[in-house]
Amino acid sequence: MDKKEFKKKFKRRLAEKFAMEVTDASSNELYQTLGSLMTSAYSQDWRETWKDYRENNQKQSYYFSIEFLPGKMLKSNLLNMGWLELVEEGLDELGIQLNDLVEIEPDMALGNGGLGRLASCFMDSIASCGLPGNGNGIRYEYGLFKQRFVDNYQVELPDEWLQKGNLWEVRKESKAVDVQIGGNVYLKPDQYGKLSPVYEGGSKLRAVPYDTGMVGYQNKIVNTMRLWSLEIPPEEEDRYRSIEARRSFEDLTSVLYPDDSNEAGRKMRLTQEYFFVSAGVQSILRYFKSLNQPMDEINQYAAIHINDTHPAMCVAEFMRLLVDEEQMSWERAWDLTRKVMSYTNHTIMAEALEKWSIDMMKNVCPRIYQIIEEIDRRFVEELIGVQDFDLIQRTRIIQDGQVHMAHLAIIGSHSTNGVAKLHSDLLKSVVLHDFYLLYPDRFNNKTNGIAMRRWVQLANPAMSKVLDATIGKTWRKNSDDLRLLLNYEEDDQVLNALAEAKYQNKRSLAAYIKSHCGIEVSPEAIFDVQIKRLHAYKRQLLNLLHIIKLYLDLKENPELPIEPRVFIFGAKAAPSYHYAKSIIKVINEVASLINADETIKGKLKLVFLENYNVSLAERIIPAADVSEQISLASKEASGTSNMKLMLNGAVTIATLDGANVEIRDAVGDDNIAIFGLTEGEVYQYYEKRNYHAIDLYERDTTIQKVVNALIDGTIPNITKEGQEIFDSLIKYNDEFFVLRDFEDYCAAQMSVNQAYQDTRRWRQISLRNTANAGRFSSDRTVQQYADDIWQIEPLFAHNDNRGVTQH
Ligand code: GPQ
Repeated sequence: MDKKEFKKKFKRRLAEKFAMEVTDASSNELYQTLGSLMTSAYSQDWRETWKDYRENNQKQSYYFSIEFLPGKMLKSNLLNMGWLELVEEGLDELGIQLNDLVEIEPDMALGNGGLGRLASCFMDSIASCGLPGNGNGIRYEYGLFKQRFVDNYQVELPDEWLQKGNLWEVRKESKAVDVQIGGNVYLKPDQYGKLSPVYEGGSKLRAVPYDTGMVGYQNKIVNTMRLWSLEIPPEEEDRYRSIEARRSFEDLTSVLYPDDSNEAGRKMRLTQEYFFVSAGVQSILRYFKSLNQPMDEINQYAAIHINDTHPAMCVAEFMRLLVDEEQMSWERAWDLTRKVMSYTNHTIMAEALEKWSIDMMKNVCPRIYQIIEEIDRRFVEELIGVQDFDLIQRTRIIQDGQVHMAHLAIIGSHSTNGVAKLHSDLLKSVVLHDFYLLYPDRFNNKTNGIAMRRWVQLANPAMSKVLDATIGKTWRKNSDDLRLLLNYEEDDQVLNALAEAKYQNKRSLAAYIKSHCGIEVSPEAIFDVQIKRLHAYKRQLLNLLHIIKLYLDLKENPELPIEPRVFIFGAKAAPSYHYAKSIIKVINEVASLINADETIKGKLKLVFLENYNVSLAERIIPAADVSEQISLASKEASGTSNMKLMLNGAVTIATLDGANVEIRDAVGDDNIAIFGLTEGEVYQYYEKRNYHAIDLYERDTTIQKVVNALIDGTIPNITKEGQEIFDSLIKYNDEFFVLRDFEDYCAAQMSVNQAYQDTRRWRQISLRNTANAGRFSSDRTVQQYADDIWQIEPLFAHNDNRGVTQH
């Protein structure tokens, strides 16, 4: 399609849809028109991709995830369709700014943070690598809450993202399935003595899929993200006549649990989990049966991926369908189940490892509980006498009245992976050590990655242009080619061009900050960014204490020779996470204090941007000079904002945690500021129990001064919160070693400050960060999953038959 044709089609579609001309239409109507042109353009490829997979008996992977966090899809679909430039220019000629239409689209925020965003980066990469892979999740009516600050406190508002409809989804009524919840089950022998389940009571939920096309990058592949929505089956209407009954039913899948890596242990959450697991597994089986292949070979057609433990019941549901519905023997079914399933662990934090009480599970999915009991019984039976008794006790699925979901996922699959080298090593040596002894071959690492298309091409057009002009365009398809940039680290023209792009991005972020927070910041200052969920282990507090220190130092000596710095935070706290919300309050109060203080001559600014989400990340990341990755070593499984920020040329201040270790290896010690305890040292402290925060506080006058500022009135309006945080450090012994790492952190900050003063050197460091980011592409990650775990292959024939690049 060329520009002229696009304009013609656009005007025609607008007339068909709204009986309107461009000049009469609202931005929303224009957005709807553009979206509808796009979906009709890619839907043919979508159908053909689907058909090709079927006709080639292609093995497909199914990524089961309770969260997906795609953000906005308009531009990313345009880019992947190869339409972006053409549409931007075409609309411009019609007097329409594409970016005004982008504003209309709500962020699709069916996820909390890293875990959900990773799932969406994977969806982009799987399609872009031409791999046959699908997403499977929940279509929440309300996404992650909207964050507002009122009196500097976080307030949560509902995210009604579907209010104006959703352009990209297709409701597939014909593919609905029923999910049985609750009731009683008992086993009854049939005429051959085989036990079959008989269900009594409970209710049937109808799961209706909404499919969204996952458009590959200029390769004519369109995969499917299938999100399940709950409806009342017509035959059950009678039971839901009253408003309350209806509401409580509809509530079941309407809200995303807003807690990041902290299981809520609620019945509704368990119901959500079983709902999307059962619907997804049933639809996979139904599809497979339509292929008329022997059931024994299902592992050659389907790979089911369990993204963290939330979908771990896939193991039992798959068993249920094979054994109860397909009359397969337990042994054959078990062998197939393990071959089909694989599992990713995303955390070592104990509170995030899901356990469900037996009672609750019996209540929600009684047959699944029975099957898990049998899996557990056979697991013990097989190991007794072979393995150490205590080890069996520690690894079995059911213990002390609880069902351990990670154990189910590991025992019921052929692969368990962590998300960064260090994390995968810790799984083997500490967290899942017992399982590693049982199944050493099942453990592997898959370091996370990010969708380069969204995080450079779309988010940072200014830098992308410089890259094109410097190293050619191949990096857009193959991110390893970013390395070519290393040839230019002594080239002042390139260094300046990259710096100019950064400056442009900082100017537009500064404008955003001015219009959204009313704070004036200079793009000449260092933009220092920490963006991620608010968690004690991520240590936003460490960042804050350093800011307080700088502020107090500047108050004492306004001539202090430091580079002007703008500290930028973006973070949501789980609504029930009291401590995290106190940190937000205190950061906001410190911001009010500092930003209004004329005596420090604007050398220090502190900005906490409201409602951090994918779209805001796309604005912040290209404008960052410094990336804060300062979690306590061993606690952050991987991190992914660390990768996005380095890619966009930010210099990282980091502990040796998660993927920071691999970023350090990629750029070398001279191009990153490492500080703090190592994971080994942290474990030493745990072992010897010899960390005493109060000693540090009493000994170190700087720490004293800074920590006292929380309670001595230096910062207004934080009487309660300041005390709470003070106590967490001093009275409750500083669980995440903030004070232990403080001095080292300040030194790292100082070294960054100095490096920035040498402009040329800083630019070189920045260039090296971008140049070495290629390995963190999620294209690489999903290819490794495809090769090592899922054993799926791209449909090459497909490309040859249909040709590439143009829609
Ligand atoms: N992560 Cl268990 C989440 O975002 N939510 C969760 O519930 C769990 C983990 C994150 C993890 O904290 C990050 O270190 C990872 O980079 C991210 O998952 C993706 O693996």
